[in-house]
Amino acid sequence: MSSAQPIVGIIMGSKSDLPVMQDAIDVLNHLKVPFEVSVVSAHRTPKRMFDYAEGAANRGIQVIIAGAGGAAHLPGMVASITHLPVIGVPVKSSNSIDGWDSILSILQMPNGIPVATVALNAAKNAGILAAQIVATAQPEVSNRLIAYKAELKEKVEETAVEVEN
Ligand code: RP5
Repeated sequence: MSSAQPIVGIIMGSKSDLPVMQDAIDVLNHLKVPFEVSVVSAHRTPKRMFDYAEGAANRGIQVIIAGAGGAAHLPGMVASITHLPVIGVPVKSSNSIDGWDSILSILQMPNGIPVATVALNAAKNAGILAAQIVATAQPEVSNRLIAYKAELKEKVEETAVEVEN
């Protein structure tokens, strides 16, 4: 997807989040939605985070997926700076208290500043949700999502046959 103008921004608080965030990358590649990937830390690089969030819309980004773990302030802070929709991925980091730290710090946003929070480590769903948002204005992405859902349905039906027969 490198040649096309990115319309989804994938950011994460640390390179250590990449193994989880790779699922968002993979599903956006599958759905042929152009994206960019950056490491942006709310705590270690606050100015980089501010500049990223402030400039994203002007660079053509339509949705931001932000993954972070622990005191996971990145998605919420980015949502406070940009008017773009932000999807938060709580990452279960190594010092985590079973991931609840990440989940609650992304989920419990104040009124007015929503973050669409997916399940723990659910970067794949974040990618699908981002594609669904951009698909509202892009029929070709809609068609790929329809095909993707049909594949999911077929897989379940195949396994149902295996179990039931
Ligand atoms: C968060 O702290 C990152 O998002 C990551 O999940 C966690 C640990 O980061 P590292 O210490 O591995 O860089 O900011």
